[in-house]
Amino acid sequence: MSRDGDVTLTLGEAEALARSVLERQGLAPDHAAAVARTMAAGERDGCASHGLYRLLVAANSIAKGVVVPDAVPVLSEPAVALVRVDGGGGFAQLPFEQGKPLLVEKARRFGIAALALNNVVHFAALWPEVEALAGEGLAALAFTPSHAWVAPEGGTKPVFGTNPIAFGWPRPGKPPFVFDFATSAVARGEIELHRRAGKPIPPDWGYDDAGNPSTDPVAVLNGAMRTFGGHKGSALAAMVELIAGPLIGDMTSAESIAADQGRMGSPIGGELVIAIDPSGFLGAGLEDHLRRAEAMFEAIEGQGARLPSARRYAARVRSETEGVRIPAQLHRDISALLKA
Ligand code: NDP
Ligand code: PYC
Repeated sequence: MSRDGDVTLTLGEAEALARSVLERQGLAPDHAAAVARTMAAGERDGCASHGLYRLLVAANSIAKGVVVPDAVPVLSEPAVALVRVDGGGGFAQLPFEQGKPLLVEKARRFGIAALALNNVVHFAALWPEVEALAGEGLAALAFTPSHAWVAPEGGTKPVFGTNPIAFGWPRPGKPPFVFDFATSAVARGEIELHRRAGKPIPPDWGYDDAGNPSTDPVAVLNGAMRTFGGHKGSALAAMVELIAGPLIGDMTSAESIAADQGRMGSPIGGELVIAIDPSGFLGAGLEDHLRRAEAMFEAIEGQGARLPSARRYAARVRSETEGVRIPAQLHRDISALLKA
């Protein structure tokens, strides 16, 4: 169905379309199912830069041999509270799904546990992972480097990836408090969507390759993006490089883009996920202390400010009844992959 140049899909149709396209490109069925769930969830929650648009990106990564389409994740326990899943060069979604149960078990047993995903290809938002852990009653953090596209504050040459940080906090009887954002001024996917729509970008998102601020998405994609919040975002981007790169024995964003060898694939490397069981510190005081957290959320919302994820949760409710709308051109580009 087409309206205002958009195509409307039910959530079931969106996920089935993603799965068919991925399998058609040669992705093994278990990976295709996990990746399709994540893309459909992104579209459902109004995260267009990490929704069905990512099918075009994933198809390129598969076609260019950036991703191993039938990788078999291998799980290990480097220490009592640590889980590692070596993704074998496949997409990150299946390794996360396979590592999560042991991460949750260890967080409950030791109070805190960490999961390293190694040797994975990452195209996705991080909120699905921290939201799933918060749904298990855990506080959670997730980090991943990407490709070196972002200049440090004070410079104009790429060093960092867009390096997202996500956090989830469990809320009894309510959807979890979740934020998830790039440490760049904006996710690169957002600039790519501006390029596809032929729209200029704000001048503080990045530089052209001569180091001048630019509103041309193509110039910034070929130049350097900026961090958010000046030196603060720059330091956080460096932290993500360190704790989800060398700390877990995986690539930095500079190493990832070098390994890509110009194929324009999704970043290759690692992700660090930390899970903390609040009852580890709080024991019988858990409920009282979670109530104190609720007082903070009420103080935010009570003055008309919104919580991160409120927009996403509202989009989810809408999408469940109305389905999702994607630009007709994107639908044509995705449909063409079914014939490729
Ligand atoms: P945004 O700048 O849009 O920020 C997103 C976060 O901020 C969300 O949690 C959002 O909640 C919240 N937020 C936005 N506006 C407000 C507001 N006014 N009040 C309170 N909270 C607000 O996202 P980015 O462009 O930085 O990143 C988008 C996505 O890209 C992320 O999901 C990230 O994981 C992904 N990404 C993935 C990478 C990878 O390598 N895998 C690399 C870089 C980014 P809400 O959603 O409800 O609006
Ligand atoms: O939008 O910056 C981004 C991004 C990088 C990898 C996946 N998404």
